[in-house]
Amino acid sequence: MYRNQSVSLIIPAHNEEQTINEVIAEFRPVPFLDEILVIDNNCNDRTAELARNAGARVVSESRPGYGSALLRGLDEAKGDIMVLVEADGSFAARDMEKMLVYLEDAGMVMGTRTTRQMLEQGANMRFLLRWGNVFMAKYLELLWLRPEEPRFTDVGCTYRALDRETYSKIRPLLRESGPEFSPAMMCAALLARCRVIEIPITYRRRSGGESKHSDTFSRQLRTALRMFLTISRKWLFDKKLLESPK
Ligand SMILES: Nc1nc2c(ncn2[C@@H]2O[C@H](COP(=O)(O)OP(=O)(O)OP(=O)(O)O)[C@@H](O)[C@H]2O)c(=O)[nH]1
Ligand SMILES: [Mg+2]
Repeated sequence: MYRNQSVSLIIPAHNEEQTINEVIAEFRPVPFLDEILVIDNNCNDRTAELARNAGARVVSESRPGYGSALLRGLDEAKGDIMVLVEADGSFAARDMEKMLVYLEDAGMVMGTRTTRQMLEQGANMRFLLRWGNVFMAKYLELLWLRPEEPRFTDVGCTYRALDRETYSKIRPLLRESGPEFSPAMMCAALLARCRVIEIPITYRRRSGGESKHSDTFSRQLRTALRMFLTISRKWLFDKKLLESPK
């Protein structure tokens, strides 16, 4: 419990047997964490079994994709506060409290991986990926300049926290199944007029296993394009979805 609110940690996982144990081991001692939920997204290795043995609740999601896994996790979580993180060891448990402190002033707190002073050596956030994220974040800012004028420097950071009220507002706008889910969630929160704050967090090298969307240049480019189209589409069309009568 964090200030009388229960906290769930959601970990999407697609074949992360090399890292899932240490991720759970790192987060389990966090004193205010009430639930660790691992979403087994069509793993055909030992991820689910290892996660269960390490003390997590494991839920299977068969619709493929990072977005599908996160959405399922958000739907399944029991906490008043939900924190998303990755199964690859790239995020630090000690940053979680920083998010929760800021969450007292916002509906959603985003991490940013583009603060160079917080990047660990070897983290997959070199020049192109860093500036690509900054560029996309500024594009998003520009679209929402009025009246929200958010301040973002990253659109692909999974590490983020939100409260249940925010989630219930943005849920109808979330349907993206792939990596574009990350910026889609930011857009949805802005469309729903929630306050979104971004804070720098530590970003480490994946501690094992394989990268799924940002290892090669062509994958990065494809992900970037999907994100760009998603942000544009959200801005152009999704407002209407919120306004339309049920
Ligand atoms: N790409 C992908 N990731 C999934 C899927 N389901 C769950 N995930 C998880 O989503 C998280 C993000 O995937 P990563 O491969 O780490 O992607 P990334 O963070 O862009 O790349 P890295 O630099 O390797 O960290 C990981 O925890 C994956 O296990 C899926 O279907 N596809
Ligand atoms: Mg990762």
